[in-house]
Amino acid sequence: MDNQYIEEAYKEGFTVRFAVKKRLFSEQSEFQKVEIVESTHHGKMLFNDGAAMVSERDEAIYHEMIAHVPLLVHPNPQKVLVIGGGDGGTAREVLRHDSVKECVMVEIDSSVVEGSREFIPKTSCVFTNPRLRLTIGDGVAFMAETKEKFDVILVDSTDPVGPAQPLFGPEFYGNVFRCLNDNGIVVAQGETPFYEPEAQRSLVGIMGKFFAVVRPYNFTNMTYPGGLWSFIFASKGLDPIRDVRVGAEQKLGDFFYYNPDIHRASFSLPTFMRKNLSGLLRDK
Ligand code: AG3
Repeated sequence: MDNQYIEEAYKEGFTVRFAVKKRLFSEQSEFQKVEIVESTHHGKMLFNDGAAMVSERDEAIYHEMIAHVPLLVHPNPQKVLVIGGGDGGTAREVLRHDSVKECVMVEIDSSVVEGSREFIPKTSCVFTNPRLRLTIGDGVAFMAETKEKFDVILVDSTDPVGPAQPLFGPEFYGNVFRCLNDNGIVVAQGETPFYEPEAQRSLVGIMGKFFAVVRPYNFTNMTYPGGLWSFIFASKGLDPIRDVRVGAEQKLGDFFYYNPDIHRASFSLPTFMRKNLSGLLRDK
C-alpha cells in the first residue's frame, strides 16, 4: 500500500506503521533496499531493508546522543571516525565540536548517501563540510586495515542482520580498540532492550573483552520499534559521568534532546536491563 510504510519489527508480532504522503526514492543496492518516503507527520524518512533509520521529526535524539555523550566526555576530541551513518546525521553532530579537526566517515552503501543527499538535507547537509572525509567502503575492512588512530569512534549501524552483522562481532572490536588513542572512546548503536536482550548481552560482553569501561545508556524515541533504545559506551578509562566536561555543552548551541541531566540519567538502567547485563558491565 502506497499510503503507509510498515516496519515488521522483531519476531514477537510487533509492527510500526507510518502514514505516507509520497514515495521519494527506492533502490535495491548491492547491500540492501534503500527507501525514502515523505510521511504525513514524521517528515522525510529513510528505511534500510524495511527498518526505519531516520525520521526528520526525531532524528536529532539519536544523533545528539550518539555524538555528544562521548565527545563531551573526551577531554579534547580531534579525530573522530563514524562507521556507517550514511544519512549524515551523526557526522553533523560531531562537527558541531570545534575541537574536531577531522571526521572520517566510512559508509558501505552509496545508495544511502545519494538518497539522503537528494531528499534529506536535514542530515545530509554535513556532506559539504570541509572537515568531513567521506569514504564509501566496508567499515569492517577499513577497521582491519587502517593505520590511523582516532579519539572517538562511533558505530552508527543498522540492525545486526545483513551487512551490519560483523559490526557486532569480536574481530571488529579488537580493531576498534587498536585504532583508538589512549583516551579513546567508542559508542555503538545498541538496539532495544525490549526486543533484543541477547544482542545487547552479546555486544556488551564483546566490548568488555577489550575495554576497561563498558556502560550502556538509553534514549527514548518515536521512530525505532520499542521506543526505548540503547547505545553502548566503552572506553580505555574515561568514565561517562565522572569525566564529563561540565558546561562545555553550552558552546555547542541548541539541542532538541541532549542536556547534562539527560547525559547522566541515560546511564541509569531499568532493572530488567541490569539483570540481563549482570556481570558484564565494566567500571574503573
Ligand atoms: N541507525 C539504526 C538504528 C536501528 C533502527 N532499527 C530498526 N528500525 N529496526 C540509524 C542510523 C541513523 N543515522
